[in-house]
Amino acid sequence: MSIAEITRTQSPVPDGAPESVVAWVDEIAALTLPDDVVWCDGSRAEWDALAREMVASGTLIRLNAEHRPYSFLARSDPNDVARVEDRTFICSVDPVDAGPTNNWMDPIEMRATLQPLFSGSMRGRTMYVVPFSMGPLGSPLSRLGVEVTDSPYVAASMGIMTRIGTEVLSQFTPTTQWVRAVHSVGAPLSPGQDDVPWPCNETKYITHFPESREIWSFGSGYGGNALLGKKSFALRIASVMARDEGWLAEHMLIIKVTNPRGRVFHVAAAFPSACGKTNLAMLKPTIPGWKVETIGDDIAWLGRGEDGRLRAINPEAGFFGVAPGTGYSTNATAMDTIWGNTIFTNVALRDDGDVWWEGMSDTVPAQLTDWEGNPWTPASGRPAAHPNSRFTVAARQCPSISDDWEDPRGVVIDAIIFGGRRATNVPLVVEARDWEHGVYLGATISSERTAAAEGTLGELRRDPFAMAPFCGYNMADHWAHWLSVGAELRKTGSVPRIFQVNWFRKGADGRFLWPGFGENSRVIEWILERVDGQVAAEESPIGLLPHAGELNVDGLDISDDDLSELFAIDRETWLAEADATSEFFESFDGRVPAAVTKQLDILRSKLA
Ligand code: GTP
Ligand code: SPV
Ligand code: MN
Repeated sequence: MSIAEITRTQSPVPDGAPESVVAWVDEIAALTLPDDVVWCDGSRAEWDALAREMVASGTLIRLNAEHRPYSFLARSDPNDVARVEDRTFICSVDPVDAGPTNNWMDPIEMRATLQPLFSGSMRGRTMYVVPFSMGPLGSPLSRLGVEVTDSPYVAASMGIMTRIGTEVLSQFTPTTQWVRAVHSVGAPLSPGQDDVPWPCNETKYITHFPESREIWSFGSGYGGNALLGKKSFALRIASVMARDEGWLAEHMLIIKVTNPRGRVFHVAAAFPSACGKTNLAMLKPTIPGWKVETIGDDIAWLGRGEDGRLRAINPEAGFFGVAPGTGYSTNATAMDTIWGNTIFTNVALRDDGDVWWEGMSDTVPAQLTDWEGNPWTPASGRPAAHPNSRFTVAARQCPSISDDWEDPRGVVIDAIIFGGRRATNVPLVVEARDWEHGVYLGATISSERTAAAEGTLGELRRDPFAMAPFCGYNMADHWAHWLSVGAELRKTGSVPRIFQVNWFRKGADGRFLWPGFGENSRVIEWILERVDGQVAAEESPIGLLPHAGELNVDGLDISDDDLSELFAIDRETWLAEADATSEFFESFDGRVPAAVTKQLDILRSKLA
């Protein structure tokens, strides 16, 4: 008997599986022609069997249990290492509904393109049926979906990142609106053909049909391209649901913060990919008396609660975090979270069977196996771990996870932060004058490109609301929607305050001016003291700044010059920034809300 025959469990359609799901699964199976169909129940035994099967097939390497119990390393195909934004499509009926920041294709044309690609695409493979809930089971804010995938790596990862299985299936009613998500690595096997550890296809399509709430993903097994609950559902499709239903789906972390006086706040923050959300979500304050606890590190669903306040849930159940740069000196909480039960993808392997990546420790191991499986030494002249290598781990394993992280009503948001990676211009912290100005700050986020997506590293790009790759509809309409959510909240008198931060400003010598990481608690302190009415702020053309001396730098080794450079506002470069914004707004063909363009006029007149 082959290994596959020993471990493969033929799983029947579960009792009580909703008819609409069963019929759809049959339809997809008839198109993709898998050898087997397995309905995932979400049990530990099932996960373990998947892992054993992947170890046997070479997809996973079991790490040394003495160092990293129940943990695995996956090495992807070197051409499948990040989100592929130029292969990601929003197939709304009307191209205007996708807008200039998305790739659009006509839904009929896209279906015709996908049909031959998915025909027989799962031949020789098992199709896993993964019913999943985005959000705590039974929360009125949660939404359901089903992902079918021919990748056991994706099925196992969905089991960490979302709530899956039999319990989820029992949440479906005959009237449930659920999201259909089809994923194929696009690598059918002919009889007797040997498989590779990371099957994928050179041709990739990550496609979204917002009107029918459908996702079709072909050719990639990596991260957001393949774990369809995450960017595809919880951001692209959910942002459309949210527009239609009056809530918000955002690329935001959520934290609970307790100040030294015992007052509790909740903060949501949007930073572009690989710009510090996981770090801020797990912040260890360096200032006495402050406590930060984690609710989410990547996605927030926000809406007006019955009490009229803005409330938020984290729809995910796990973290898919950037490995490089994660170490005890930068994010000790993440290090403590990934003690075991973790899948690492594209990191380096140590001789002792543990993992390593750049920034994990101060000392670099003398020799390693790099992310591609080749011998590596510090003299190799290339990174040992891929810059977008990641860990996949359950949120409940995080030592700083907050007691209210699964509150079905969501937590009340007191402050919203926008940020980006800006070497120049943008100060350490600015407060918006009001909600409308805050929406302008969100709309004008620019950030230097990171390794999270294919593209040129370091290039400055517009990333409004950190949602440029993730908004499922016209970005200008997204801003209008934010304005209307603010107007609704204002009716009951409680609107969160909005701030902008930048941990990444550099001096002329190219070094970061701000120490970052745990020291970011000093900025959080100023923000929440503002919310609590404890400190005044100073007017500037771009927003409200801390009065000189009011940002707490006690015990911090920072020069007065660096501190003033962190807040410097150069009139000329800000006027140039305003011109670039004006050009950006023009790309929306008159769709940018007047309240947003008015903010640009205000900025220009204040700079004049
Ligand atoms: P996605 O998961 O891609 O959405 O990214 P993320 O926003 O969660 O990014 P993450 O927190 O993982 O940060 C990515 C990189 O930014 C890591 O290499 C961090 O070390 C670095 N980083 C985070 N916070 C800071 C900071 O305060 N200062 C500096 N200089 N770097 C930081
Ligand atoms: C991001 O790129 O913003 C991520 C990683 O969070 S992925 O899930 O691959 O999109
Ligand atoms: Mn992200």
